Formats: sequence, C-alpha cells, structure tokens
Amino acid sequence: MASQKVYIDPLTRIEGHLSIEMDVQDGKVVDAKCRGDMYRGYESILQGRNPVDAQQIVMRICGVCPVSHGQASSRCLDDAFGIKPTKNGRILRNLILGSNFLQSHILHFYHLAALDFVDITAILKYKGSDDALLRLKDWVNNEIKVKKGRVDEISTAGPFLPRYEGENFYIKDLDTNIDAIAGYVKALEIREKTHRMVALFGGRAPHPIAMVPGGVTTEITSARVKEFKKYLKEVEKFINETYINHVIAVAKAFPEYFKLGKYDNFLSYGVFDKDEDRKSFMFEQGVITAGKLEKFDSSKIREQIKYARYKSGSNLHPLKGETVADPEKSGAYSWVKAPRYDDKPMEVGVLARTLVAYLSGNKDVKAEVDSLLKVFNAELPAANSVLGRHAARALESKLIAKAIHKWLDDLDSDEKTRNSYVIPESGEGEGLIEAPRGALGHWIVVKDHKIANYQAIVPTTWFCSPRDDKGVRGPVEQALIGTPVSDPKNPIEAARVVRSFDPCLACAIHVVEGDKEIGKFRLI
Ligand code: NFE
Repeated sequence: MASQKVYIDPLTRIEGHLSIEMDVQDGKVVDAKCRGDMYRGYESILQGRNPVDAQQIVMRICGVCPVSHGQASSRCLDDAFGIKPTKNGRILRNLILGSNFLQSHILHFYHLAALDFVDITAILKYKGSDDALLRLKDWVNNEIKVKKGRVDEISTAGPFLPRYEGENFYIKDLDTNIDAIAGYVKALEIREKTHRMVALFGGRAPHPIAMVPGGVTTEITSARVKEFKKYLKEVEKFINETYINHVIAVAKAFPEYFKLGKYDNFLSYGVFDKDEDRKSFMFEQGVITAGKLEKFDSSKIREQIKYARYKSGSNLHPLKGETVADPEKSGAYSWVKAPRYDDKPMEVGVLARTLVAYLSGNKDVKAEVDSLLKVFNAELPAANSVLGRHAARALESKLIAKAIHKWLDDLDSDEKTRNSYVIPESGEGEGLIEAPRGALGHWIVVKDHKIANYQAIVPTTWFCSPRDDKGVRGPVEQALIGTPVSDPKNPIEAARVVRSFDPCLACAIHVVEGDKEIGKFRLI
C-alpha cells in the first residue's frame, strides 16, 4: 500500500510552533519530518552589546525556562570573566533552578501532556461539591454539546476542545479521570507556589533578575528561608502523593507506551552543582551511545544546517557558530538547526539525565527507577519510552524536592552570595547546564569589552532537529518511526510520542514570516 501524508500542524499543548509531517503506511509511521516554523534570532540581537546584558536578555527566549537560560548565560560569563560563584551563589542557583524544574515538570505532565490520556469530558459526570471542579465542569460544558454520548458540536474554541476523538483514546474509568482532572486543577495552584519559590531567591518570576555572573544578588534571610520551606512542603506533598500516582495511573491505562517513542543516543551536561568548579553534579554528566556510557567532551559539539533555514558555515562548533537566516533556502524545512555530538544526534532531557545518572551508579536515581519499574514488572529498557519520559519527570521532581531541603541547610547567611567581576577586553566563555527539557549551552566571544559572538543551543534544538548534513533524522523524527496511526485524521499516537519529549519551540525559534498564508488549521 502507498504511504499517506499525515500532518500535525500545529502540534498544540507544547511551547511554541512545531509541525510534524509523517508518511504513514499500513497504519504505521515510516518517515517523519520535524519542522520548527519560526526563527529565534537572539544571537543577532546580542551582537555588539555589553556582555553582562546577555544574561538578562537571553531569559526572554522563553517564559517556561528563563532560569535555565539566565544560568547558562551566567556560567558562560563566569567562564569568560575567569570567575566562579561563591558557595552560597552556587546553592542559590541550585535552589532557583530546582524550583523552576518542579514548575516545569508539573506543567508538562498536567497542563500539556495529560489530556492526551485523561478524558476531560468525564468532568461532565462530576457529582461532587469542589468549587474549582464545578467551575471546570461549567467551562467544559460550554465548550461542547454532547449528544448520544459523543462530542457532536464544539461551541467555543478551547482550551480543552476540540481534541482528537476516537475509540479508546482516553482513560475510561470515571474515578481515575475525575481524580486526574482534580490533579490538573490542583497543579495550577502548586505551580504558583513553585513560581513563588523562584521569586524568593531570584527576585521575581518568571524572569528572575538576581542571577548574575559570580552568583546571586539575593540576601539570605531567615524570613525568606521560612517562606520558601512553607511552599516546598506543599509542593513536595503534591509530587509524592499525587503527581507520581497520576503518572502510574496513565501508565497502567496505556502500557503499550512503554514500547513506543524509543531513541538510541542520550546526552546530559550534568546539573545541580555540588562544587564551585562544576566538576560534580546531583545528576551526572555523560553521553550514552549503543547503551554505553561515555565521558562528555564539549569540543565534540557541532551544528549542521543543510536542512535548516540558515546560510554560511555548517558543522561549526558554537564558539565559531553563525546564525544567519535564509528563509527561502532550497531543501531546508525547519528553522531549527541540527546539533550533533561526535557527529551523532542526541536525545537530551529528563530521560537522558535519568539514564546517564542510572548508568553512572547514582544510588538515589537507581533506587527510584528500580522501584517504579517493579510496579510494572518491567526492566530498564522500558524506561526508554513515552511513559519512561513522563515517569522520569515525576521521579526527578521527587529527588529535586528532597535535595532542596539539604541545599537550604547548606546556605550560610554570614557568607557572600556572589563574587565580583571585571569585564575583560577579550575572552571566550562556555555555559553548560541542564534545563528541564535537557542540555542547554550558551557560548560567548568577547572583543573590545563587547559581545562579538553569542550562540545558544537549546534542548529542543537537539531533539527536534531536522536531518543533518548526512541526512540522518533528528531524535523526534526517528522516535516516531514505527508509531501506529490508527486514524490518519486523529493521529493521537504520534502526538503522544512527540509531546513526551516536552518540546519548547519558543526556546528553539522565535519569528515567523508574516507575509503568506501558512495554512488552515484545525486546533487539536
Ligand atoms: Ni522554552 Fe527550554 C527548557 C531551554 S527548551 S523551555 O527546559 O533551555 O528548548
């Protein structure tokens, strides 16, 4: 049978603008293209500016992970200025970043991905008295007219409907659905607390101003620590008693997703520094290819652009990188470049962090992963999957919340929170960190005290990359191969695979051409 083109355009409930083109044959994906439909351009904005401005400007790349961009940039400037953070500065960076990880993981599961599995229309059968759930019931009721048990008419545009409709697409059990929907509502409140945690030490959220080269400007006061602990307690309870259980409920309802969305290569830069030299991390640094863990070497990073809408050099290390837009480039199909490590595409993100930590012998990660695998009577290869990514986010949240207690205890209010710096006449810097979505790198070249070059390779660039110079697919493109598509008009299976990576195209790209009609979309 000839293959059929199936498009998801745009893929909603992600950050930013992504479309997927698939060839489906005999009910399965046989080829896929991942298109980033916008241009970012921050690299050009930064040229010629004061290097210290970079750290504040790059946070505007994204509203979900500004902390990661701010910290990658701070590290990049630390490196270029030849300084390190103080101990308090390092711990405060961990506290701010850790709080943002919790925010981001809870956002991704409940508010972006869960509605691929949970039946939001089940709320119409809610008989309880919780005010928030009753309001949600009214809301969903306004969005649809339900006739004969199926959605016949959509009365307003979203956010919950329309959605992909099909037999067995959603959890059937009413109590499980209602409980997960209650989790969705509670998660909104919990995310507010995590934003407050970011703001307490970062100065504000979502774009915390207190992160600077050399550390963090915030004063450590007992009132701040006390308030932070109050929020942490609520957030941690939610993670341990609600979030993890909902991931398990989804996995029990859709166990076939332990077999879908697999990938081969994994990269983690390591995160949550244990020392000021950036030599040891709570989640280790490393690369996995063919199941084997290797040491990471940042000189092996390149960006390739054969199929990306950029001109000039390909296969450049980011310190020599160029970002010159070429919107009409022949053969190009994405605004996302193709980063490669040692010439290989890499999955980055929570699964990469978890597997690198597991294979590095991280006892805490191993204990959590093994105990969850036991619930499903599964072995480690099952973790490399759609459900593995969701579960890894929940387990990582649990471990971060636990670690935050220790970081708070390690703060010393009598010591400095930052070191001072002098902007050098010239220099180079590299700032590597893990954002919630994975390996994030910023690179700077300083000349005449100004930014001569600035390049960022963000997590979504790694996993939503198009084909590289040799035509090798990016991780999401490859992970889609073999995914069943039971109804080409409602390709929910493919959407679940892509969403499990937690793409953020807002990070990867930013400006869309506005002079032509892109298409007519049915928003799902
Ligand atoms: Ni816009 Fe981000 C994260 C970064 S993803 S969310 O996490 O860096 O490309």
